[in-house]
Amino acid sequence: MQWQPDPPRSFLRNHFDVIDSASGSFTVDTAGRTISGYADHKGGKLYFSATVDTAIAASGGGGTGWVRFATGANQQVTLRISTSWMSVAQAAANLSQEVGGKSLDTVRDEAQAQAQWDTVLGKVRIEGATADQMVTFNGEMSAWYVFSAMGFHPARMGSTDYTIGAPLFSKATISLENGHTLVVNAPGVSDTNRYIQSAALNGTAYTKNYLAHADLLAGGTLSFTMGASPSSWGTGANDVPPSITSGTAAPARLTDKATGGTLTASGENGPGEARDKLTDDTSMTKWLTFAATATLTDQLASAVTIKQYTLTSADDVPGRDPKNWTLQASNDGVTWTTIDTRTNVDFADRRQTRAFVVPGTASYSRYRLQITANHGAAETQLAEWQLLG
Ligand SMILES: [Ca+2]
Ligand SMILES: [Ca+2]
Repeated sequence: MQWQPDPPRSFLRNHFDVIDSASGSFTVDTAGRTISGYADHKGGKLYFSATVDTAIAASGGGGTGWVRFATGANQQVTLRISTSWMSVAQAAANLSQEVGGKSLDTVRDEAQAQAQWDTVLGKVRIEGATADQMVTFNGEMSAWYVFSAMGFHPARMGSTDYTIGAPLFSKATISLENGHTLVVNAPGVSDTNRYIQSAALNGTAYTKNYLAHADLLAGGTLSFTMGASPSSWGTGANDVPPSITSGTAAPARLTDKATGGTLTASGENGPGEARDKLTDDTSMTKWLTFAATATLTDQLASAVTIKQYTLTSADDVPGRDPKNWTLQASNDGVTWTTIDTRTNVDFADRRQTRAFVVPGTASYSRYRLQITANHGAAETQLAEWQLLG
């Protein structure tokens, strides 16, 4: 069996062509006018199920099969086919759900499938690719592959930079959503010439081994000179992507500086719900005061810089959750500096830990949480309070 779609999408043929492939299966249900089976395709089985609208006169074969129709001159036979990577049954279900008895023209008109297909594939135009590379590229639905084939990839998720690898094609033209066009040139790129020797962005030498998102959005021309050996391109100290840490030391996680400090509280429900329950490292215990506002102070053994602090809601009564507060800091217990202010904070869940970033870098030996409003209850409570630095 051979599937021959329009020439521009001839890569489809490879998926369905089982004439010259190693193996496959081909089953004909004459009474049901159904043809099904699978083709081995790059390690997986691509199952198919097809129906025809004309009586099957004869058929034969096994891994390679054929079907004959007793047609008159110029009589058209319509074959509807669907595929699945799971099973013939799934392929048949896909055919029933997606196409049913509709003609190809009907489906195409309803879904504007042709236009959408052309639009999607038209976003990237490739030059200098082999037929097999185009089969892989156009059949690939994974962003990582498309990015990599273009020559760059968002290796550091959450950042705005794209790490440059090496392009796969001698020329790729990407039509961006904003109307700009990015052309990636790599003349002479091949399995041998796969190392970047130099690069230029819009004609200017580009030594960084990453691209900024803004550069991509601006469009333009990115050109690579390729070679057969690794080069020193992109290895300069300022050529590597920016780091979220500074210096050469390994990143260290923040630790809770509140632990071991001397706590005082404006009120508490001791001993079961006393202030020490704020720093006992479990949200199963809580501090509670019989007031709608509260002041909590932690005097530490030495001055530390706090980068974040966390508050954990307690097990019950959301009305007791803090809503408005300031975090203040001091080194002498007399002069207090407000280092963070929060209003209308909501704890959506019980025993929910919320982290708050402190912008300043100064170090202090005392920290004071001034809860100026809660969510309406006569009491205020918290399960944990951490000072992370
Ligand atoms: Ca703790
Ligand atoms: Ca606790």
